[in-house]
Amino acid sequence: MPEQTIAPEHAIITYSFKFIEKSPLPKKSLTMATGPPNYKIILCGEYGVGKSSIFRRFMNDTFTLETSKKSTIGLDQSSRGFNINGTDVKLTLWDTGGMERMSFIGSSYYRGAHAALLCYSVKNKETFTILSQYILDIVMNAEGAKIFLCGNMADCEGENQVTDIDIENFERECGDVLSGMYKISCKDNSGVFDMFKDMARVLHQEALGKMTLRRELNVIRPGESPENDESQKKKCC
Ligand SMILES: Nc1nc2c(ncn2[C@@H]2O[C@H](COP(=O)(O)OP(=O)(O)OP(=O)(O)O)[C@@H](O)[C@H]2O)c(=O)[nH]1
Ligand SMILES: [Mg+2]
Repeated sequence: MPEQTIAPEHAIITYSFKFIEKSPLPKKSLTMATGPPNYKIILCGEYGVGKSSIFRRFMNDTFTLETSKKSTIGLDQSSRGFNINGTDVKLTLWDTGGMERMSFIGSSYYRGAHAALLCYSVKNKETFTILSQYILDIVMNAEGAKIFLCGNMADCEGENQVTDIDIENFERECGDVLSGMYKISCKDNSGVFDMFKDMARVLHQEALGKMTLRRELNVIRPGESPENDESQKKKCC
C-alpha cells in the first residue's frame, strides 16, 4: 500500500516558475485568514543528491531515474496538506538546483523559510561533509528556520557510503541545531511521506508553542487567529 494514501482528502497545488518570482513570499504566520497554517520548507544540498526527486515524490509521488545529468534551473514550489492531530496544515516545498545556491535566486529562496531540509546522498560522503557550509547559509539567510537532515538514496550501497558513525559525529558537532534526521529512498519511496508528516508535526508544534507564548505575553500578530490553537479550545470549553 503506498504511504501517500494516508491523507487523500488534501488537494495538491503546484506552482512552477523559472527565474521570475511572481507571487509574494509567504509570511511566517501561524493561521492566515485564508486557510490552514502554511510552512515553507526549502530543499538544500549538493548537486545530484536527489532534491528534485524528493520534490517530485512530495508533489505527485513520481520518480524518474535520470541517466543524463539534468540539474534544476530556477525555482519550483509545490504545496500539500497534512493532518496533524485533527488540524489541517500545509507544507510548501521549494526546490532549486544545487548549482544555484549562490546565484541571484539565493536570498528569495531562503527568505521566510520555516525549515530547511538538508539533503545528502548516503552513497556519496562528499555530499555529507559539505553540509556544515549549508548550515551556515541557512543560519545566515533564513533566520529561525528549523533544520532537518535527510539522507537520500538509502537503496544504494557503495564504498563511499555515509556511515552511522559519520551521522552521530555530525549530530554531536551540530549540537541542538538539527530538529530531525531521516533516511529515505526516493526510488523505493521509503520514508518520504513519513518524513514530511513528521516535519509538519514538528513545525506545527513549534508554531503553537510560539503562539501560546505570545498570547501569554498578550501579543497576537495581525493575521493570526487563536481558533486553531488546541490549548485555547480547552480554555473556552
Ligand atoms: N538509486 C537512487 N537514485 C536516486 C534517488 N533519488 C534520486 N536519484 C537519482 O539521482 C539523480 C539526481 O537526482 P536529482 O533529484 O536530479 O538531484 P538534485 O539534487 O535535484 O540535483 P540538482 O538539481 O543538480 O541540484 C537522478 O538520476 C535521480 O534519478 C534514490 O533514492 N535512489
Ligand atoms: Mg534538482
